[in-house]
Amino acid sequence: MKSTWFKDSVVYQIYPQSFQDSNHDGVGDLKGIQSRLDYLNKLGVDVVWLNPIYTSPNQDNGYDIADYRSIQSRYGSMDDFDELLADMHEHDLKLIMDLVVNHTSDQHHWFQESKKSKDNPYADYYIWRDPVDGHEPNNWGSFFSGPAWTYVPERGQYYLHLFADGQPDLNWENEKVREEVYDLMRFWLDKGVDGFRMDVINLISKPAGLPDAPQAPDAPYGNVEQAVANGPRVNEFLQEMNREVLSKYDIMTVGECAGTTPDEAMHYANLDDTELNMIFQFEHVNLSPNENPALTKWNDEPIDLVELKQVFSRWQTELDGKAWNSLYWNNHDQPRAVSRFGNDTPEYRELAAKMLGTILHMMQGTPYVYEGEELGMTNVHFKQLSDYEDLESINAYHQFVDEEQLVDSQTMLNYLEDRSRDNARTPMQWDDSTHAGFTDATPWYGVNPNYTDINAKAALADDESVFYYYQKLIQLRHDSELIRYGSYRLLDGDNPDVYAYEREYNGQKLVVLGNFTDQTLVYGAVEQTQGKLLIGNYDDDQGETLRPYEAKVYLVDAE
Ligand code: ISL
Repeated sequence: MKSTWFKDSVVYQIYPQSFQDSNHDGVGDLKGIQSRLDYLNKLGVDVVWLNPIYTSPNQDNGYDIADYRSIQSRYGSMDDFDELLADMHEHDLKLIMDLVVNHTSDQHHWFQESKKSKDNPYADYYIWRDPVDGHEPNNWGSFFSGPAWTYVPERGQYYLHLFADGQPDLNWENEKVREEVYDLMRFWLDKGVDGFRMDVINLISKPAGLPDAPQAPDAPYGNVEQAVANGPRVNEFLQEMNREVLSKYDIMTVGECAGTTPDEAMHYANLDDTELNMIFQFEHVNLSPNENPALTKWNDEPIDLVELKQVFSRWQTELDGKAWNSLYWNNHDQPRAVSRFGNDTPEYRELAAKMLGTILHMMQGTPYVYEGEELGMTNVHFKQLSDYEDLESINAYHQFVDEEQLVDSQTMLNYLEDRSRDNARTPMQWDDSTHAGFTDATPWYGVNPNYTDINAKAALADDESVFYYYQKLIQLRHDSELIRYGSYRLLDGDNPDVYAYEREYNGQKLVVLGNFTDQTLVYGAVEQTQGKLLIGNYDDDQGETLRPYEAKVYLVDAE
């Protein structure tokens, strides 16, 4: 396998408004990020992915971009950005930007022009359709509830928005639109940024004729992900983007691709480098959906470990030697890893966070750490609707409780507590001072009350912290081709309590074990006692006894 830097890197994701405020307005900003680069160096990560920082009305926290070439003023100026990028490079950190080009904001001047008439220069930049019998052109529902179409009287037409009404979808069939996108990409790459995370990039090519989507019996609209994901021209568009732009720079790319299987990933993330370097697949984070398909992801059931192992193992083995994986437990759209997949009670939180880190960081692929994950930050456990900020959560509550009456209020609040994106968006917990050292003003969003115990200052003062454990996991990966490139084999797949797998490379083998329960188990199915313990989350090794949430990694000679 050819070694390239994206394969050898660990990426740290920063949600700018929640990372570090520097100018006392309660919102994180670029100078705040710059003040924390030493912290990132200490952790040992190689690349930073910044969620969108461009000018935006923030209907969807920056994923609705009004100007791709300017910095949103609450984050700072373009000079601040240039300084941050230079300082990151000084710190040996690469920077990848969020590229959101499935849609723009409705405030973008392209859309402001487009909606005026059917014959202006931007008329065809978006996806406009005539009403059908006085209604929406098809049954598509928005990812954020309600129909995916909004009527504009000036044009007498509907425009398509797979997300909020303020996020109109760009028309990728229009060559001019594609050229605009390639141009804005060059603008950032010529500044020296090191790549892109591409938002919902597998939704850019819509099926010809925009046919109705499959619709679950109780669901008010058709499932737009099933209708649009991995559309007819998406690979062609990405190949064109690769030829025109990506291939001309030494950068990394990761495409966000919900609803994608390993077979499709072979194209997107192929090793010949004709499209992207890797994708974010969603199969593990979409486990334990509601049994009523109309409610999709909204649920509060724990995951089934056997299913989780099947998902990861399929991606690990099917992509091996053909495409490259990204590895993540959580991000700004997902609940906190330790709460969703582990155990966030005070007794087990740190053990579970380290165990999850071990299982993920020993796999083949590029690991992503979401801000605060390295501290074992937890879900916020909100109890009432007024605590939520994210439009996805708020709209889903109204749709399923008030309009469709598919669930009662308390049940939906339980679902939000478990799955809401807001769990990931509370401010970074730096220390135990007011507002956790994130800001000295009123924060734009409340700090998780557990910040007095869970914070970076406490973690840095404790040799046994989740932080230092992650530091060691990252160091091990940097030092080991076996961890980066070894093949993967699942062990004991039916075991409902333990995740066990091996990696193998050049005559050496790793055995990775994780106890996903709060019980002490006897687990002797592998030759672990003959190997050298590389890392573990207890301070001694009791051989076949696996204590609650224990994780161990052994290095053994392969036969
Ligand atoms: O999580 C989902 C819906 O609950 C996914 O199906 C969906 O693809 C995901 O939300 C897409 O996320 C990305 O695009 C959104 C933005 O709100 C997210 O923050 C971003 O990560 C629209 O730009």
